[in-house]
Amino acid sequence: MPAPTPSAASPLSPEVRDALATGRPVVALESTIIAHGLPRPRNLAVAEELEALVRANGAVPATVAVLDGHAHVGLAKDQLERIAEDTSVRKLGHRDLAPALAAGATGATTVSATAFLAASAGIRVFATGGLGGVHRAWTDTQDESADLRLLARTRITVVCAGVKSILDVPATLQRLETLGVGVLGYGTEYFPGFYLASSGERVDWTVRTPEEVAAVMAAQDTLGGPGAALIVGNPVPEAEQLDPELHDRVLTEALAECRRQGIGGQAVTPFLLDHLQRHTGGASLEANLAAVRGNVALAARIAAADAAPAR
Ligand code: PSU
Ligand code: MN
Repeated sequence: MPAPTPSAASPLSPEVRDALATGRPVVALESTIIAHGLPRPRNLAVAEELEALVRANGAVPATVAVLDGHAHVGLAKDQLERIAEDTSVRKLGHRDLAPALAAGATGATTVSATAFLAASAGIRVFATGGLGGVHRAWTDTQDESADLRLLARTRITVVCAGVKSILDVPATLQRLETLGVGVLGYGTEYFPGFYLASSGERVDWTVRTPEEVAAVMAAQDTLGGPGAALIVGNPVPEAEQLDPELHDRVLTEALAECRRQGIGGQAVTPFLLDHLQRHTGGASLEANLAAVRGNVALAARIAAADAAPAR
């Protein structure tokens, strides 16, 4: 019996299957941000809004999640509702996929799991809020998101507002360099700061149009070599960013509280995001959403440019 292709494990929604078969642009969306990164019931409205935004910008959305032991690429309305509403939905990184499939579990996929499943299905563009990365307490905890290692060996373009500012941003950029993951600033010479337009760290390459991003993707293919990802850092508009002073103050408190409560492992990121939301009076949530919206719209335009015949 021939070995099944990786995508054989992932039912594609009929719409996503059709779009891929006919070469139309598709954008993958992760589900951890919905299940574990945003408060209910706003999370469902956001999930639906993001899918609509992909469509409005000319591409087909493919939200990824694991339902009853099946990895889905593209969710129907009731499936999206389940991910947003069911509080028992787990958080699944790439390494959790096999046990989740074997156990018949239901879970939301992080960047690492989403990128893997999307790329296996033949999707080239993926939008999220902020990537995981090296945590500030790394020297004690060695907590580094599995997002980075997975992106080092997956040919996918990830549109994000940088890495979450709860992380050690310079250390994360250094890891991306070590891992050979390309980083572009979209319309900026600085790596975005998730809730903030800039992290203060410079990027080596700046692009200004979706077509320029598509040209880099085409060059990756021409070069061949290790199938690393391409990160497109798209800053939240300055008018919609979180007040930097408020950001720094509340983040310091959140990190101290995380240590005090002994939070570890997968719980760290949701804890910090939730702490920021509650202690900024929801302002961090608005900045997070503004960033994600911008990323989703740009990802759709990049996917469309990538799908366009012969540049
Ligand atoms: N971006 C957001 N909100 C989120 C995340 C990203 O705006 O909740 C999620 C992503 O799924 C990312 C995960 O992969 O956080 C990283 O978690 P960890 O640090 O445990 O790897
Ligand atoms: Mn972690």
